Parts: sequence; C-alpha cells; structure tokens
Amino acid sequence: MKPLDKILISNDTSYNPIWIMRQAGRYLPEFREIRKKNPNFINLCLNVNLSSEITLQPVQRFDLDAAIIFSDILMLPYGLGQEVKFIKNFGPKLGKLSLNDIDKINEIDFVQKIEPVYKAIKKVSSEPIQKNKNTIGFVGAPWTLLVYMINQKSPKKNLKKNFFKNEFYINRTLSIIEKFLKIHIKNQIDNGANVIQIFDSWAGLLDERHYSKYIYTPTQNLVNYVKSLNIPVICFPREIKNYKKFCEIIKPDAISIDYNVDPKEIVKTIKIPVQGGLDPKILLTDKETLKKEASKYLDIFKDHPYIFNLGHGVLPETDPNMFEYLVKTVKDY
Ligand code: 1CP
Repeated sequence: MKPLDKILISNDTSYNPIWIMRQAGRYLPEFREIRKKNPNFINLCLNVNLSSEITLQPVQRFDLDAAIIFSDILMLPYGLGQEVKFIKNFGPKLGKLSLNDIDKINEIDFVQKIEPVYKAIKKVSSEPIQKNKNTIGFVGAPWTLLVYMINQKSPKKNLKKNFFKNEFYINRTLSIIEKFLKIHIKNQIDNGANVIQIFDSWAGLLDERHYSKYIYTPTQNLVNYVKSLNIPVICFPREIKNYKKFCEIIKPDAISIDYNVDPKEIVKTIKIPVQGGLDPKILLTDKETLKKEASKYLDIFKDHPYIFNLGHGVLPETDPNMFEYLVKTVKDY
C-alpha cells in the first residue's frame, strides 16, 4: 500500500506521510535553473520531459512520500481557450472570457490542448522511484477557477463589487468549469494519478450565504465523481469559515487545513483524516522553532490519521536546508 493510502484508505495513525504543497518550485535552485531558460510558464507545464523532471526534483532530493504533478490549476481555462499568462511579480493574467468561445470547446479540443500534462503524469507515475510513492493529480475547485476566469487575475483580498452581477454568465461558466474539471480529473487518473487534491484557494473570499451554491454543491459533485472512480480525494478549502461543516457535507477522504485554524479544535471536531496546517513562514525561522512547531502538529494528531503538509504552499524564499530538516523531523518523529 502506498504511503498516503495508509491514511486515506486504512485510516492508519501509526505513520505520518509527508508531501508539501508547491514542493516543486521556486525555492529549489534546480527548478530556478530550468525556469530561467523557460520564461513561458505554460509552455514549461506542457513540456513533458521538463515538467516530469521538475515534479521529481523534490521527491528525489528529500525522499517525500508523494509527487504532485508540476502543472497549474489555470491549465483548465487555458485548455478552454482562455488566454492565460504568468507575469513576473504580478501573477496570473487571463484574457477576456467569451462564453461564446468556450461554449464551443469540446472534450477532444480540450484534452488535445493540455495532453502533455497527462503524458507527464504517465511518465512520472511509471518511474521506479514512484513505485512506493503516491502520484497526486490536482484541480482547482470550481469556485476558485470561476474567480480567476471572471476576475482575470488574482483577487488578492476581495472580489470586485459587481462580481455576481451577471448571474446567467456566472451560472453558465460554472457549469462549463464543472464539466471540464471532470474530464481533467478522469484523464489524470487514467494516466496514473492515484490521489486527487482539490484546491479551493479562494474559498475564504465568500460569505457563508454563498457557500451552498458556489462551494458545497459543485465540490460535492466533483468529490463524488472522484470517489466513483475509486480514487481518494483530498479537499483544501482554504480559509473556509467552518471546516467541520464542510467535511460533514462534502465527505472527502481527507481535509487539508490552512494555518489560521486551531489544530486542537480540528482534532476534536473532525472525524476524517487531516492534512497540513503548519504555517509556511515557520520554515523561514530557525531549526529549533521549526522542530517545535512541526512537533506540535504531530503531537496533536498523534492518534488521528494525519498527512504532514503545510497550511499553504512553501514560500519561494525558503532555504532548502530548512525543508530538508522539516522532512527529517517528521520522519524521525
Ligand atoms: O516560476 C514561476 O513564476 C511560477 C510559479 C508557479 C508554480 C511553481 C505557479 C504560478 N504555479 C506553479 C505550480 C503549481 N501551482 C503547482 C505545482 C505542484 C506543486 O505543488 O509543487 C500547484 C499544485 C499549483 C496550484 C495553484 N496554482 C493554486 C492552488 C494552490 C495555492 O497556492 O493556493 C493556485 C491558486 C494557482 C494559481 C497560481 N499559479 C501561479 C501562481 C503564482 C498562482 C497564484 C497567484 C495568486 O495569488 O492568485
């Protein structure tokens, strides 16, 4: 049984597997080396050899329990034909969304456009090193993708006041997103992804009165779909106001928590396996603090199935030696 399956399928409490969100990325000199020569981020994601290599860099260097495929949640709008660019010191910039255009996209066009992502998953998952490790596929949650596709850039802290104004446009876009997310998930699984994580990075932007329509219903549809394919699914509804309620409604195989929630409260109220929580900024302090803070999570979840991870992605300014020390701390615990 692969390390994450012990938690996700067997609810084992004796072992804490570790992988880290954004583990393949900017804090690693070997990534920056490749990135320097490949200024177009989307093209890099679509380069099967390089994206496979980048995916495996942290797995080889730190002996992590899982590889997460080097891609991006915004490959979905890209696959639908919306322009997506990544601009240095700005982040993602998307073109205007034309419902007329994306309405015409069919499954074949979509899959063809992002096929290298699936080929990279196939390549990574068939590497010998992955034999006893998980290969994680992922998608953005419908709500988070809707935010990027309509807002055309990162919303940072707030949605524009008129975000919900055109209800027809929003509803139609959401249903197209849901349809293609299922196609995207299915292709990742067919090519070797054996866990799916759903990133709802902007769940925290919504008022609770909107949760049902934009978070619960569409996420539940996706979670049920992944379960129907017999693959475990982890949800990360970042900064959602009520993790307990989310778990009771959605019933994912595990819940990934952000660093603003109290893990003691989580362990008391949530029955399903838990992942993550540690503030990525702790990796910017010193080894003593890192060990103390990581051990805090391991102590709290001692008798609860727990996958070690952070409460959000690892920061680009992280020293790889601190990352290594974190992995050692978790493995020695
Ligand atoms: O080198 C660069 O400039 C690109 C930086 C980068 C990287 C390394 C981006 C741009 N995406 C990625 C890879 C990525 N993105 C992965 C790879 C696998 C891994 O975890 O190692 C994953 C899982 C993502 C997922 C992703 N992309 C999320 C969800 C997780 C999260 O961080 O909340 C989100 C919101 C995105 C959008 C995105 N892509 C890139 C950036 C800088 C952003 C966020 C910008 C914003 O604040 O809106």
